[in-house]
Amino acid sequence: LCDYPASLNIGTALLDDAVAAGRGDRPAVFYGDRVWTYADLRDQANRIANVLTRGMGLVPGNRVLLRGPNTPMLLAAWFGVVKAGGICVATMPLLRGRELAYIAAKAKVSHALCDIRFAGELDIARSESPGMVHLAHFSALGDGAESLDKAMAAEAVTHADVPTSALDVALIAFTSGTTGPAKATMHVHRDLLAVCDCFPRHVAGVREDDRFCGSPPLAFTFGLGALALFPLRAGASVVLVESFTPETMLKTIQDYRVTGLYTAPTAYRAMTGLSIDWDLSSLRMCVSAGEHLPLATSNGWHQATGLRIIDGIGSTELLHIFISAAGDDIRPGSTGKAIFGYEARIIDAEGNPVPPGTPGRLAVRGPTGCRYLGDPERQRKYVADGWNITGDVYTMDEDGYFWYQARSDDMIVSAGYNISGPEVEGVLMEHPKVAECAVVGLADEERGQVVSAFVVLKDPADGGDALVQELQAFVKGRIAPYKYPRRVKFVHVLPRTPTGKLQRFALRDL
Ligand code: 3SK
Repeated sequence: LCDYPASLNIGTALLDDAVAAGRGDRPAVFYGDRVWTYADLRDQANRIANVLTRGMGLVPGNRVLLRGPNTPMLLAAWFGVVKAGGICVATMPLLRGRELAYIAAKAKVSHALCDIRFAGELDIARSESPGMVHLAHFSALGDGAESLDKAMAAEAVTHADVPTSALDVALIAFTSGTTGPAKATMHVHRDLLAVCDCFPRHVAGVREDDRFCGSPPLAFTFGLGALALFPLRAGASVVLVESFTPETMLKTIQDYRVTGLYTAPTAYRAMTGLSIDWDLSSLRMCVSAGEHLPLATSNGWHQATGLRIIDGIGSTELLHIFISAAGDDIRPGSTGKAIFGYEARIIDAEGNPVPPGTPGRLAVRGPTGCRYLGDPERQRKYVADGWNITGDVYTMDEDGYFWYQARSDDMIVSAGYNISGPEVEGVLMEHPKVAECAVVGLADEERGQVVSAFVVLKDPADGGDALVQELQAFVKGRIAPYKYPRRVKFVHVLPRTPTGKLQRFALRDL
C-alpha cells in the first residue's frame, strides 16, 4: 500500500497523471450547468500555481490559507497550491475573523486565496495577521474580474510541478478541540494518496463511471476525500454544490444521476421522508460519517430507498475513514470493521487491549496518522506505540465489528460538526449579562446532539426569549454560526462537585 515513489506530488498524481492516462476529456467537476474536464481542472490549477510562484512570490513550504464554499475554483486553488509545493491551510467557510486569525498565526500563513464572497471575515483576520502578506480573490469559476481570475488569465496552462517528497507536508487541517482553540493536524503528500487506496477502493468500491456529491466542505477532510481525492483518483467525477438543503441534495442526485452520496446522519434523517418524491435510481453508494449513525436512521433510509448506508468513522487526525463496512458486510448499528490498511483495537486507561465486549478507547494505526503542528504534549497523548488514540469509546465484538458507545471527552457532535463546549462557553462569558455558563450537547432526534447552554445571569431578573436570541446572535457574530447554542436555559447555579468542578452530566437533568 505504501509503495509510493519517494518523490510524490499529490497534484501531479491526481491531475497530470490522469490526463497522461487518457482521462483529459472526461468530466471531473460539475457545477450548475458547467462541466470541467480533468484537463480543465489541471489547466486551472497550473495557472494558479504560476500566479502563486511568479506573481505572489510563493516558495515551496509556504502555507496558503484557502477560504470559500465548495466551488471548482476552490478545488483548483487547492491543487494549484500543492503543485507549486505550497501547503494548503484549509478553513471552513463559516469561520469568523477571530477564528481565521488564530489559524493564520498557528499555521504561519503567508498567502491566502479567498472566494470574493467570503472576503469580509478574512479582512478582519488580516488586520491581526501581519504574516499573511499575499492575498488574492477569486470567483466561483475563475472567469470573473477578481484579482486571481485576472492574474490567471495571463498565465500559461503548463506548470512544472515541484517534485515534493512523499513525506513533505501538503495539508494543514484544523479540528475543534474540547479545550482551548482548534488543533492543527498535518498530512503529507503520501497520506493524501494512501486514503484513496483504502476506503474508496476496498470498501466503497469506487469506479470510473461514478459521480459523487455531498455536503461536507472541502475544508473538512471528510469532504476533501469524498469530493476531491477519491473521485479524482478513480477517474470519476464530482458535483459541487455550495450549500445543501435536503431538497437540493435530493434534486442534485436526481438531476445529475449521482451514484455516490457522502453526508452526515442528520442529512439522511432529513431526506428520508422526502426521498419518495425523487428519482434516486442512480444512487448505489450512500456514505455516512462525521458523527455516529443511529440504527433508526440507517433503517429509516433503507426502508425509504432500499439502500443501506455505508457508515464510517474517521478523524481529521487520521485524515479519513478507518472503520467501515459495505454491502453484505454491513451489520446495522455497528460502524463496521477496521478497513483495508488499518488495524483497530479497544484499550483501557493503561493502554492495554481489553477483551471483546468491553468498552474502552478506540485505538487505530495504519498508513495515515496524527501529526499535530507545534503541540508535542498533545501529540504524546494522542499517539502511543504507533497507535492513534481517538476520543471515541467503542466496544469490539468477537468478529472484529466496532460498536459506538460515546465520546470520551466533552466534544459536542451536532449535525456532523465537532463543536467544543468550552469554546462556546468562552464566547458567552464575553457577554456583559452572563455571570457563568456551561455548554453541553443534549440528545436530539434531528441533529444527533444539540448545543445547549446553561447560563447564570449576573442579574437574575434578566432573562426571557429576547435575551436568549441576543445571546444566540452574540455567539453567531463571533464564531462560526453552526456553533451557536440552539437551546439556552437560564439557571440560578451550575451543578458542581464539592471541589468546585463542573458536573457536566448533571446538566442533562436540569
Ligand atoms: O468524523 C469523521 O468520522 C470523519 C470521517 C472522515 C474524515 C474525517 C472525519 C473527521
